[in-house]
This record gives sequence, structure tokens and C-alpha cells, in this order.
Amino acid sequence: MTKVLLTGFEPFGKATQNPSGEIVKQIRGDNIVTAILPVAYAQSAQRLLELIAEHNPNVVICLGQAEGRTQITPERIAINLDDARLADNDGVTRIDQPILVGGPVAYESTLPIKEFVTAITAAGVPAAVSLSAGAFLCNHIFYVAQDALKDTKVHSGFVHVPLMDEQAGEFPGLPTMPLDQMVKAVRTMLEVL
Ligand code: PCA
Repeated sequence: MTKVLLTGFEPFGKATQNPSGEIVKQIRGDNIVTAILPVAYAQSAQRLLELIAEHNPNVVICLGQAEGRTQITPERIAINLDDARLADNDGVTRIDQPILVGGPVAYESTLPIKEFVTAITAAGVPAAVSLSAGAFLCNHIFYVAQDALKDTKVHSGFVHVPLMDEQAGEFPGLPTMPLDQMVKAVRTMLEVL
């Protein structure tokens, strides 16, 4: 039986909501553990590692918000770099800092990202593989997960989602997607597994 750990993030920056957190609130299942991670470098990594140790999942999918995107985007690569002008929710800014000193430059997702994109698109929700998760919290947690699980059979990775319609007022001019479409996309990924 596949046991899935599914995480989202708290709101950050100028946002008062985060679609990734709203999605995980709507996903329930016997073999699914959900959690909302803090948008803070140190705490988010610690919390994710605790959740993995506590629940021993076979699959870890982390979700996050990507302003400006129009599609559900499973990420292909996590890079060993924190580099963002935006401070995390603890006020910490990291520029040009490796996540793991001496660690590999990058890790690949071990989720079936191409199958995800095919299935999500077939379900009527726009999706595409992304080649960059950025260098803020989403990439951070992605890299931490891939490093922690590198010698295991656990499949893990990260999926960015667009802003949701309810955020249009806070992000004028940026594309949004209805939350139920995003929930459908995540349910579709769980079916693929
Ligand atoms: N998106 C940010 C961090 C938290 C989130 O939901 C990112 O893309 O790094």
C-alpha cells in the first residue's frame, strides 16, 4: 500500500493565502498524511524531516505557489542553492548560500513527473514539467527531501501550482487558476501513483 506525505506551504511575502496550503486542506485519504510547512528555511526543513521520520511514507509530494505560472508544474530539478531577495517568514534572507555545503549541485525528482503531466492534462487541467523551482523555500525543501531520501526507495519531489482565483486582488495582472482545478490535479497525481 502506498503511503503518501503531501505538504503545502503557509502564505509568504505579501500574500495572505497560499494555494498549496488550501489544496492540502482539501485532500483526505486513509494513506495520505498532509501538512502545511512554515515558509522559513530552518524550520521547514526540520519539520519535513520530522514528518518523514514519523510517518515513513513511500511517496513525498511537496506543493508550493509559483506566482505568474499558468499551469500545474511538476519540478524536474532541485539545486543546492538558497538565493532569494525575499526574506522568509522569520525575516531571514539567504543570498548565494549552498543548502548543503559539499552536497551535489542538483538532485532530480524521483516522482513520475511526465506521467503526472500527461494524466493532469488528460483530466482537463493545464500542466507542464518545469526545469526550475527557483532558489527560495520551494527549491530548498525539494533539495532537502531529495537529499534525505537519496538512498531509499521513496519517490519524492516538488510541484508548483499557480496563484488561485481568490488571490487575483492581491496579485493584479497575474494569471490565476480555480482552486478546484488544482485539487483535481493533485487527486490525479495520487491516482497515477
Ligand atoms: N512558494 C515559494 C515558497 C513557498 C511557496 O509556496 C517558492 O516558490 O519558493
